Amino acid sequence: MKVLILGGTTEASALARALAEREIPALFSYAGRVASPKPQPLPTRVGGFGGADGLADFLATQRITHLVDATHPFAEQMSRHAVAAAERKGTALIALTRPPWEPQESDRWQRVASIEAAVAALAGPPERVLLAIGRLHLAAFAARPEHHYVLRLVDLPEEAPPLPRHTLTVDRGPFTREGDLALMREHGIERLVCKNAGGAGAAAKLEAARALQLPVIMIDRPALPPRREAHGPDAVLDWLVHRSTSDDGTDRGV
Ligand code: 3Y8
Ligand code: NAP
Repeated sequence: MKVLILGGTTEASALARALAEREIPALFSYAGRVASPKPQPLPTRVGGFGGADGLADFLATQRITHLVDATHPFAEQMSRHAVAAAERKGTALIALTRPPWEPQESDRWQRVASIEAAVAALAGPPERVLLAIGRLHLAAFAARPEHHYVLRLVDLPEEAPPLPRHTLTVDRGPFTREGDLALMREHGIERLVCKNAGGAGAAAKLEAARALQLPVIMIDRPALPPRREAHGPDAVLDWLVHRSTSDDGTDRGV
């Protein structure tokens, strides 16, 4: 058995620890999005594979028997490539993902289908908005320059974001409810924009927004092709054991 984990999430790191403890041969993979990704207890590669073809070649040359797509729910292209490459090479595939967040009774969510829809939802008088969606999609909000945006990025960007009114904070999660409460109070936040990432690593801002009764623009996650899914490292470990003992190579995908 040789496992490839497509990482970049809290759950991917938890699985890497579990495989390392059990000395299961495995590789960890980052896209190379941030300057210094968290070190992992597994041999780690950084950077794209070169599309689905590149990943398929990697699976073959590295003799990967089990592919675990533990990328973030918004890492749509990587997940699509994982399904295509695994199918082409007959590699067993499972996604380690987390259920989407659901609003609680008192939550003031406005669900939107995309970043562009989130921008459109910001029509209205100028507000102080916590834009907790990272760096990659900030430019879209230049269409609403009237708001003051508080941005939280993993790395300091080379050039200033194209938003005339903004405050930059550099921080990486997992975050805490107290920390996010303090951030929102310090900056007088009136509205939160975020992605429905699910999981615990990014949920603090929702708890803080709930405590402050702030409105939330919640961006729904993209649709992904059907694949076997697990919601925790233990379920992946069970699958690895089962798949390595079952003699046929076919994935019965239930
Ligand atoms: C490079 C690798 C771990 C993983 C930790 C999780 C939790 C903390 C919360 C906010 C939201 C956001 C962002 C976020 C969180 C975890 C997880 C998660 C959100 C690192 C990491 C990599 C990335 C990439 C980065 C994106 C950005 C998104 C910041 C490591 C720290 C906003 C997603 O500057 C950039 O280019 C950043 C790009 C993709 C989204 C974007 O569009 O900007 N994650 N985040 C991975 C790689 O190279 O392959 O150092 O750990 C990982 C984590 N970020 O092991 O503890 O599991 O989700 N990451 C979102 O959810 O909206 C921050 O500020 O509240
Ligand atoms: P994406 O848009 O789905 O993928 C774009 C390209 O990046 C992929 O086609 C692939 O390049 C490369 N890539 C993505 N993840 C990779 C990985 N783990 N290992 C090797 N190459 C990878 O992905 P993204 O949204 O930019 O996310 C990039 C990374 O950040 C992922 O590890 C993801 O888990 C993490 N992350 C993303 C978010 C988010 O909000 N999107 C949040 C938290 C963490 P090639 O086509 O060249 O193979």
